Amino acid sequence: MGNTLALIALGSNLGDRRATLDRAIADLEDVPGVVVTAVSSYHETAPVGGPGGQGAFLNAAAALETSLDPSALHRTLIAVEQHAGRVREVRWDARTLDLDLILYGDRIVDKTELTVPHPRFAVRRFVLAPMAEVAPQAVDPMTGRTVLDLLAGLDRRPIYVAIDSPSGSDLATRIAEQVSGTLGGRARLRGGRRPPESKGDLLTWFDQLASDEARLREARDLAQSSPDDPWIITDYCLSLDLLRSASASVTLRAGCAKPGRVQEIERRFDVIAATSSEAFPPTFCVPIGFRNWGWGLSFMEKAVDFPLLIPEATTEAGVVAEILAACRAMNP
Ligand code: PH2
Ligand code: MG
Ligand code: MG
Repeated sequence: MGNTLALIALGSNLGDRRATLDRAIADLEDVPGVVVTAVSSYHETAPVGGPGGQGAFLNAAAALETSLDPSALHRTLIAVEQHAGRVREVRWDARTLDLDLILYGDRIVDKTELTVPHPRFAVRRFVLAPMAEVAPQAVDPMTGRTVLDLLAGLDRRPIYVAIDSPSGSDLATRIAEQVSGTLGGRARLRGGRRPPESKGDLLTWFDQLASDEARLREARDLAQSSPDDPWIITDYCLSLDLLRSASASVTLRAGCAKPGRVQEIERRFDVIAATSSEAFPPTFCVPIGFRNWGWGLSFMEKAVDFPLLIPEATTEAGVVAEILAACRAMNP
């Protein structure tokens, strides 16, 4: 039969929310090829993102054993949403029922109409908290971490958001201002340096990475001893920079650089790679310029074990709104 464990998130913030969720579960139980094996309790949560003035959500999670493939299951979820009277107009607007396919075994699906794992679930407490009741040990194939571990990541303090921005971008500054202004946090911005443009600067860059790492530890220690729970925001991501420098040094080794210089680069790279394994990982990271890197997003996603928030918006204001929504979604 080949059944797969699929995890579904349920949400409702219009109408009789409890009755809607109850009926959605009953609908799913009636679908051939689907067995509902566990349902979480219903969590009352504040709405995150979308048009203002929405009512509170009732969120839940369900574990399914299914013989349907991810696309067929996704179509089933849409049919159940429609049965509940869901009308799709404005993104993230109030809805009678939202059913999201969060995990489908350890499968990674990347299609226009369906992305699994759900691209934002790993930073959303309203998804992770109910999921932790039905499948705490389920593993997210992107980060390799369990649901319980991802949830614990949101509780870790200080919160650290790494904005892996292109040089000259003030996105991190804007996020830090907004976190301080509207999210009740007090953000300290660290950063200001970007990788060198030419390979010749690689040694200097390694020195910069080492000092970034030292400053990051310092910021973490300071924040941990502070009573007002400040956030840390950086305009770079050390782990992604290390990946870049690894790929740059591979390119260099393959090129015609002098052997002595290659040795020095390898030595420095090993030092920074060894120390940074203990460095302070971001709560989540937002890769902004990854499209210009020359290697794929999925490579990058599999290389790090913290959540990556890939912005979908194409305008700067839209990206800011997405990052702030993710910041808010971590809150209890
Ligand atoms: N779903 C969203 C956007 N915001 N906020 C809460 N609290 N619960 C949700 O399920 C939710 C949301 C997009 O689907
Ligand atoms: Mg949703
Ligand atoms: Mg949805």
